[in-house]
Amino acid sequence: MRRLRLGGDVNSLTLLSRAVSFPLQKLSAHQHTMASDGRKQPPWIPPQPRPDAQLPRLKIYNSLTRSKDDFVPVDPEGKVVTWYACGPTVYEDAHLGHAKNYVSTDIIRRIMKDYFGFRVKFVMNTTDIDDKIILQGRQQYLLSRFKHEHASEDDSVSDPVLAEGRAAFKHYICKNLPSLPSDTSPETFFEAVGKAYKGKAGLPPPADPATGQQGQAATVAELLLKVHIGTAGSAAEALQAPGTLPAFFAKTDDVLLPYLDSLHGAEMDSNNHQIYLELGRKFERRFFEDMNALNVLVPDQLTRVTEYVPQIVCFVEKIVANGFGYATPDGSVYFDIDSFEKAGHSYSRLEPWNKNDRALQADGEGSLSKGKSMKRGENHFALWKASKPGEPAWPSPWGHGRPGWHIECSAMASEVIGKTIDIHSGGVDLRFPHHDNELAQSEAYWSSPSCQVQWTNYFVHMGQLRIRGLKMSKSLKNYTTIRSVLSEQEWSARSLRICFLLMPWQDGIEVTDELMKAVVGWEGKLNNFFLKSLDLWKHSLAKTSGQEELGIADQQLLSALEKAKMDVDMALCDSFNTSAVMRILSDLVTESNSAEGLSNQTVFLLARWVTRIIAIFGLDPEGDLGNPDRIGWSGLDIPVLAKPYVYHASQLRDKVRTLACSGSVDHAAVAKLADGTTITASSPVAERSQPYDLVLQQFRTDVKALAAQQAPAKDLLALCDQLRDVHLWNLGIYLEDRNSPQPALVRPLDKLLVEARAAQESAGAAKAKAKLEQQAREAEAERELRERAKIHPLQMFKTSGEYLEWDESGIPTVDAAGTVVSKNRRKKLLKEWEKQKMRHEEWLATQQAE
Ligand SMILES: *[C@@H]1O[C@H](CO)[C@@H](O)[C@H](O)[C@H]1NC(C)=O
Ligand SMILES: *[C@@H]1O[C@H](CO)[C@@H](O)[C@H](O)[C@H]1NC(C)=O
Ligand SMILES: *[C@@H]1O[C@H](CO)[C@@H](O)[C@H](O)[C@H]1NC(C)=O
Ligand SMILES: CC(=O)N[C@H]1CO[C@H](CO)[C@@H](O)[C@@H]1O
Repeated sequence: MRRLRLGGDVNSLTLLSRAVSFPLQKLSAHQHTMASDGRKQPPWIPPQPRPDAQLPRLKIYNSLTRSKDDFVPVDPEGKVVTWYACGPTVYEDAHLGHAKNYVSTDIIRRIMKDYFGFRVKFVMNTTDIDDKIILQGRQQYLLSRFKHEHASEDDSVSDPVLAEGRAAFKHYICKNLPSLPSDTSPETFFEAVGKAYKGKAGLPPPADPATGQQGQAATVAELLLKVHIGTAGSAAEALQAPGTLPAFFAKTDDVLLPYLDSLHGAEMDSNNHQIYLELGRKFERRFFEDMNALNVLVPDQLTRVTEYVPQIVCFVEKIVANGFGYATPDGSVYFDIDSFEKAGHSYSRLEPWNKNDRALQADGEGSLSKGKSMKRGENHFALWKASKPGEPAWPSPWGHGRPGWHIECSAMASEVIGKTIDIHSGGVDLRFPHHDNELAQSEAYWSSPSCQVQWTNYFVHMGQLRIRGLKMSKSLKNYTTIRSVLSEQEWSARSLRICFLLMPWQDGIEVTDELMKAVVGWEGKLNNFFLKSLDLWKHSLAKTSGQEELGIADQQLLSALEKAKMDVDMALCDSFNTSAVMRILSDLVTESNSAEGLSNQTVFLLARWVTRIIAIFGLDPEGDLGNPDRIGWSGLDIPVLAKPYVYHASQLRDKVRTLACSGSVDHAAVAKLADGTTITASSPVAERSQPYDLVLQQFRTDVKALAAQQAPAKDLLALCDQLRDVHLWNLGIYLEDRNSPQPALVRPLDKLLVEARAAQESAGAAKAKAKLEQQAREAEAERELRERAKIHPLQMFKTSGEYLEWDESGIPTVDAAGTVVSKNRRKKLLKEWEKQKMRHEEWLATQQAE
């Protein structure tokens, strides 16, 4: 199961710094290495296809071998593919990092299904009980109980609430800001922080990820520190100036949550699972809403941990029976890595170099498992955890407890899919220890001395999204939920997916301005291509089309299309190289744009194929692969409610422009046009159509007014521009003017248009600025000239120190070096002198006039 690895504790710190300082690209250095203790990795045994199975020549990058392996499913027909994906731990809204993982997974799944034609059985399970959910559920429950108990009529903060708030504050700083003196109070907090964490509170932004990776570890620690100082600081403020009860809680929630849990957590009834189930269901529902918004296909089957507890217990029992697990007196069960290896198995096959990384292992054991355990080896991991008081529990042969983190997936996948899974996926952060532990458990479960089982044939791990080198994390209070991103228009579901398609799925992505630009450019290019093709389609349908002759341009483009098809096939077979495909599509569109004299049929053929590929990639939520005639993707049309008004306005504008450009303007004809534009659409105008209606009416009125005034053509054209650039633009609609007699293309605005206009405006602003600067320079020169004009020509050569002697008019005869001024030189100087004389006389004249 996927989950965030970051808690506010020390383990998480090491983990995060590791995640940062160990980017994916570096892993290649470990390719085919031995385990850290020098053992050789066991061989990966490729599945054997039946001789008559017709398989695509697909290779998949497999984390198990760290290389691209031929893909062969277990199904002898080569048709069915079983896929188990680690789903979310449902206790918070999914953030952009999750979007990267699930969208990349969805892209590969769709390609397997819709391009290669496999029958993919995609199973995903949500983790609805684990340490994070327990803590979150319990803390939220206790806090809302506390709030309920202390509610007051007038929203004032009572003394008992203040007292608990102070205790919570103290509890928080003891735990998270240990350098502060133990008697630090809300009143002395800021001063104490200033002393204890000098220079750390005003932290610099994270270092450039392109430079020193090592420097990042400190930055993460500092970021966490900053978060803790911020949390305690806001509580300190509220405790000194409480305000209303809701305002007080808004600033103290984060210190109250862990405090109340430390007081009352252990009193919770461990048989009451309701609060955790409710939390899990809520965020599971929200997770699938987000996935739907991102056009991610729903799983074919969904499993939940809380619904598989009996199967999990049986799974653990069999591992123990096979000799690879043991129960401890406290009622937990651990996996015995030593006996597993002694029996000839290999542990940590995915990341052998991390086999002894205790911090990673400890993190895998969960935040409630700190402290002493009775396990026999430090690296042994929990299969079943005895529940401490206040933790939810299920019955088992070992007492009341709950599943360990890794066992869930093994048990559920084995239950639903069986002994061997074709594809198992998750984020790269799940490779170790989660997936390595799953592998070990499942082999321990399925294998017998006579039969070794390769539980998963292809492990597929998605690269992570990073922001300035950092993985997104809740504990850094530094993450953006999918919901907020999509509601803010910065990204659409499509632009996010394009972003992920442009980069290799297995690599980490840093979202840079450059990448954003590439996304906007690619999307805008396809928008334009689809709009043009659709427009052609509409207009060619209107006429009865005969058989078109194919010219040279057609033949060239058709062979480019054939080549593109082959290249796309090669790229997708090469471990789903979508970035290569994106480039191929873009190049093909460029070629089509620059071709002249194409027949309509060629354009349609091309557009339909591009439409098919982008639908396979999931870029068209309305995509229908069963409809071979579809061209384009959703969102190419303006809102239905706007249509009658906008098209009328656009047609009137087209005609006015034609008349205005015809030389002498026939004002009577213009006026008649405006009068003739009446709309037969339903009246009264629907509320959401009103803005469009208003624009149309205003335009008609303005046209008539100009016609009545016999206004010149340029005024009419300016009005037409205003309709396009202001009124319709502000409603999200653009009129793209084309060569007459073609009407303007009516289309929605997209980011490329918006950015092009912004660039144009800033270029215009730069030009205006340059002009102002030029004027200023000229004024300055003018002023200098006037200043110089005050000098009498007799004096003009005497102040610079360049000359030693002058004649009676003040023209130099000997220069500073003692050389006599030559004839030529004198000629030039004389010219200057005469000019100055003239200017000076002019100046004298103005002086006398005043
Ligand atoms: C994360 O936090 C750091 C430090 O507060 C800040 O500089 C950065 O902009 C944040 N990033 C995001 C994505 O919010
Ligand atoms: C091709 O499209 C154009 C413009 O839409 C149309 O005028 C023309 O008739 C079409 N040609 C054929 C042969 O359909
Ligand atoms: C994808 O294809 C491109 C172009 O052929 C190539 O440069 C790139 O290395 C490939 N990416 C991967 C991850 O193989
Ligand atoms: C028992 C159980 O966990 N899991 C569910 C797994 O998903 C299938 C299909 O959605 C359900 O039928 C099971 O109930």
